[in-house]
Amino acid sequence: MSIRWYPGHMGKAQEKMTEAIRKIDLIIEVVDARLPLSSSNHQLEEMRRNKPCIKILNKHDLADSAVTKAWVRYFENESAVYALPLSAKVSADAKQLIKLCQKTVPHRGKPGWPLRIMVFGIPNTGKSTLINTLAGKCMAKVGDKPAVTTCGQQIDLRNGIVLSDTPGILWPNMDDQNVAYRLATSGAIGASAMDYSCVGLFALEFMMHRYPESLKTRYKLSELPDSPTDMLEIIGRRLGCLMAGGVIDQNRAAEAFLRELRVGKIGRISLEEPPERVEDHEDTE
Ligand SMILES: Nc1nc2c(ncn2[C@@H]2O[C@H](COP(=O)(O)OP(=O)(O)O)[C@@H](O)[C@H]2O)c(=O)[nH]1
Ligand SMILES: [Mg+2]
Repeated sequence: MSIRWYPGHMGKAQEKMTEAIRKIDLIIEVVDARLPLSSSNHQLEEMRRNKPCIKILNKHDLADSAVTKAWVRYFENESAVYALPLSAKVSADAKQLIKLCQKTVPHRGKPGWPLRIMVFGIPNTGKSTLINTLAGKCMAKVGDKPAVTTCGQQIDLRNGIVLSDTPGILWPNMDDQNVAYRLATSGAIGASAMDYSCVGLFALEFMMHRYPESLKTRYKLSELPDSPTDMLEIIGRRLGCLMAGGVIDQNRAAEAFLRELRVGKIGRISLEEPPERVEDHEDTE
């Protein structure tokens, strides 16, 4: 029997998250810039009420920058939502985030009146990396003094900002199979939960349609074959994923292809684009 949550019957985790949100001034939701909607959590939108939220489109270095720009416009249509593409490992990017936090909640961040922030997101979007960069940046700034004071579960960034040291881990919305496949393509879902060749073929079909030139360049092809299966065969040969008798090992080929795709070896790619909003059509009519 499957367990379902009905509106009005909050799960324990959701209750705790709502409680945590009540005690902060600003929400940072970290999503993956390559799949910002599939890596978002829709319940967060309900839980936050109208509390300001900065959506970090993280791993911006791996995403298609034109598509990321369209996502920023998409998210900023929502009330009290700001969107910022960045790479969580880069401290200059963290600095930019701090400025945006201060601008978003200008009445906070004074002595005795700290700007309280907590980072949320589904697994693997880069929450821990971001918290470390934010905390580390502040450590570098104050030199020899111990900059990061951990009091309870709070990190005092010494710039008026107090950051919760543990991220709020949200769950992905996996009911939609396309969402699940995009998450698996990005590497957000552990290898044990998926079949490499299915995910690899899904990713290849997408790439052949959306980024054919990147595939041609990476695998030195003048034309692409007709089907993802044929493409996987070619890649398997290129990457040496062969079994006895020279037959390609589909599973290994898919794994090798996905590994290349995830680290950006095939180029900067976005796995989804913003859905068109109804208002966009109304404007043009
Ligand atoms: N390319 C790239 N990788 C990143 C970035 N931020 C995090 N990662 C990687 O993404 C993976 C998950 O990061 P982590 O901080 O553990 O995610 P968490 O589960 O949300 O805490 C790690 O391998 C990080 O090195 C980024 O901005 N760019
Ligand atoms: Mg983590």
